[in-house]
Amino acid sequence: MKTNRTYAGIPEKFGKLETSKIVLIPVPYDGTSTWQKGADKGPEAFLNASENMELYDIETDSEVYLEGIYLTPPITETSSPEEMVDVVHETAKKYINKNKFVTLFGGEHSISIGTIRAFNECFDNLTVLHIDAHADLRKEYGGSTCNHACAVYEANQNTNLVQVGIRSMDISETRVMNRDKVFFAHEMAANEYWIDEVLDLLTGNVFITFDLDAIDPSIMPSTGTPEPGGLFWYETLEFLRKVFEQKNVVGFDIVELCPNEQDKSSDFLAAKLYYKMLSYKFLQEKEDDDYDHEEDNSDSPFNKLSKFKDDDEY
Ligand SMILES: [Mn+2]
Repeated sequence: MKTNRTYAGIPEKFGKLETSKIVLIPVPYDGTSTWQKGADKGPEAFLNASENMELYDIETDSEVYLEGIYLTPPITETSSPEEMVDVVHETAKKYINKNKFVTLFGGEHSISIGTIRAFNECFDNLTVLHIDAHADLRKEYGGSTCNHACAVYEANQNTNLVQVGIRSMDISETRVMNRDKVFFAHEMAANEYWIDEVLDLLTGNVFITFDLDAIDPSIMPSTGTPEPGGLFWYETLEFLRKVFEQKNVVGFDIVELCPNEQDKSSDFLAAKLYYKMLSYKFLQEKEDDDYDHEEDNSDSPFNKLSKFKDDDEY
């Protein structure tokens, strides 16, 4: 990647670590994927698409990049899945502890193991909202507990895991799956209240891990394992907007963009999805500030709910 590159080509003054509320960590890792390779190219395709995206969001009437978005150097640790997970964990935690709103872009889904570990150490009562075509609940796969097929096994043990959009899994995963907190795609298709039912299961602090193969392959073909019967654009946005409105989303990752030369629209979908999620998050910050600015003596979105104290060293 170029030096001095900023997210979406925003002016450098909005891309400085010290003044940015948002941190974006690219993790171009594709060490354990089983079918189509190429998720290591995901962050670059996402960043390229972002640079060609207009930065005013019509729906929220906002330009969220003005909050500051610091693009970190990519995490390039590839010696083993375990090492990669450790580096992601340490890096995510470092920026959470600077009171940043931390986001990651993969890379394959195994990157989320380290990310979720970091968020779960820093935030009480964490829900992991897992949006994916696949259950990803294997304890071990291909000789590693850090395989993409194991992405939320640990979250299922240690957090309030809620799974949405699932339409492919192994029978062995039925034994560890918490059926009451799983929204299968075929059930969602027949249940107009699924969004409210998901919201009812979320705790106050929510980390979202978004595997792009949750989206229907007709609009999101560029992913390692496309599965029919996925989410469409506006229902995805309606769902996400409600989650951001009603819960304290503490961070998110987007994974499994596997770009190809023929289809650029998937790269743009990923770019737009990322920006939409930020727009919803910081629209909410503004509305909360407007509501209780008199008692609020801190500019941190996390102070009341996080496990750590304010730490402003850089
Ligand atoms: Mn998946």
